[in-house]
Amino acid sequence: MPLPLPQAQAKAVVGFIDMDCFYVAVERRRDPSLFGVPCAVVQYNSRIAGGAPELPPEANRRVSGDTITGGIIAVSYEARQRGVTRQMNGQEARKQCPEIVLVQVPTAFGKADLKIYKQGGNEVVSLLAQRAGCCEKRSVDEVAIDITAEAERLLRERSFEDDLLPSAKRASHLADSALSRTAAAVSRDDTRRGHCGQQSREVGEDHEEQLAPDETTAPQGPWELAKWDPRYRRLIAGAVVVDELRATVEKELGYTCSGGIAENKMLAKLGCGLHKPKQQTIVFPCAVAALLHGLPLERIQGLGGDLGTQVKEQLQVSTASDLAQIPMERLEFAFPGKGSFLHGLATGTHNDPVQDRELCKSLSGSKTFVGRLALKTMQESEKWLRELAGELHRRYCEDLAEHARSPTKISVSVACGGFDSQSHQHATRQTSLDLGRNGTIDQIARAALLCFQRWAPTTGSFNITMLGLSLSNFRPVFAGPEANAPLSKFFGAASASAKGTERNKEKLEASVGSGGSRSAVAMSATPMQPTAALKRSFFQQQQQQQ
Ligand code: DCP
Repeated sequence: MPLPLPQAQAKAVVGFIDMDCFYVAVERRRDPSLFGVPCAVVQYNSRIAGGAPELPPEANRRVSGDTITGGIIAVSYEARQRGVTRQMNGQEARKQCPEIVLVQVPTAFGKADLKIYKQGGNEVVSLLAQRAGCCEKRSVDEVAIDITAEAERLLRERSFEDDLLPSAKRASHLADSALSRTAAAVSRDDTRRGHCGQQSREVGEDHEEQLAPDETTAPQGPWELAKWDPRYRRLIAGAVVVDELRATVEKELGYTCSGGIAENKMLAKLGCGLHKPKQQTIVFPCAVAALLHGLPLERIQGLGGDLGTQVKEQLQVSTASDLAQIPMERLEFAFPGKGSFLHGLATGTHNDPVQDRELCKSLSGSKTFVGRLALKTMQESEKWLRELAGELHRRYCEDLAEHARSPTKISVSVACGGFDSQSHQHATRQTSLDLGRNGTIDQIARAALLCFQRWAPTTGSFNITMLGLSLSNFRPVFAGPEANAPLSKFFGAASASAKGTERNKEKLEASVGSGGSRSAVAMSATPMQPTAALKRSFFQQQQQQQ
């Protein structure tokens, strides 16, 4: 009788995709002459009183001269090799690399307009969701994917020895190789800055994978283990899935990306960050201890912000392996309710499943007001709330046309005072706002002002350094004869076809662009239908509210 499968064999296979120098990649797709040259995307000059002049995506946004003061927000790998980092401003970048091409972000509503980048990220998620199923959008350019079913399918349908194993080997680094361990020791700040150690390497270029098993910490090489251990086989099939997804994204959208493959999301993300650009890394179970050993704590997702700083200070630890040594009682005492979460992060066992979330949960926009530009009066604040309302209205219209949903809540965030913790204050006020299918800029602006006035009931003198607006809690809406149909009917209906969605979008654009009111969303004759992702997210929201 066969032995029952050990519990561990039921683990998931998770893929993590992170686009390479994403804003630069989006600019390159729009202007292919930027391929292969050192280039960077720079912010607009935020010190212009009254906000940045409008610079649409299709304008010539290349910045000439050496007076650009905007900070660098994305750096091509060619420019990284020349020492350009995200901490520089345009002027410094040009000094460092005189031939660098600087492209300024588009601006609208007095601030950066990130629409082209967001659209680019959404295209990637949609493509991955079509090909791989359950996708969780993690940020503008990161996606976690549950590829368990795909990996199992490949194991059933393709030869392991002759196809999957050699393909995975050709495409993947191992997380505990010497090269990976060097990459893991780099601080998060350096990694985020984009350092010159990041370069496109062929797998095996430094002979690391060729030397496996001796070079990795596994007593028996992982490629050997894969011959008999089903957990390893599934990860190897997962590596082939991720490699093929990456190739699809490049072929269909023109973007390169890096990938990670592991049994949970946190490890897949960690693996993904080890080798960039255009590479992928497998985190086998035998590599986890070596990967986490000496790993700067802030490299772990969830510990990069305030919580990570508090953990370091209160527990006097700086690496994942330090934290893993702290007894659970001490963790719980210092961080009530978070002990097992922290232990899970430190040991690589935190298993937060991939959420089926293709759509963003909110539409948000914010604007910072640096130094003397801080907002001082109600009148100024009202002006900027209206600008933000205009931007969110545009995005609400696009989102409505694409996904047949509309928000029911609005939140306003305000930050005041200096950037030091003593004088810095942050407040959020929210209210319900059902925009339905015909929401207007006025409606959004009025609701935003109402929230703002809850925070500042009298016309005093402020020192506002940031204003933010967010629309959330989406509900499905649809047009045509089904507009008042019960939800059960609505959910029974088929999802919008890509064509249908495109048609809705075209009609919307035609109406918005034809001199009609910017505030009225066109209702096409084609009934809008909710996407599958919206149905899922609607049900999730309902469950959370219950
Ligand atoms: N971004 C930004 N401001 C920052 C950090 C990032 O506007 N402080 C934007 C520009 C980036 C995009 O977000 O292109 C994605 O950020 P990443 O941290 O993933 O960095 P990149 O994709 O640019 O580079 P990498 O290839 O190292 O991931």
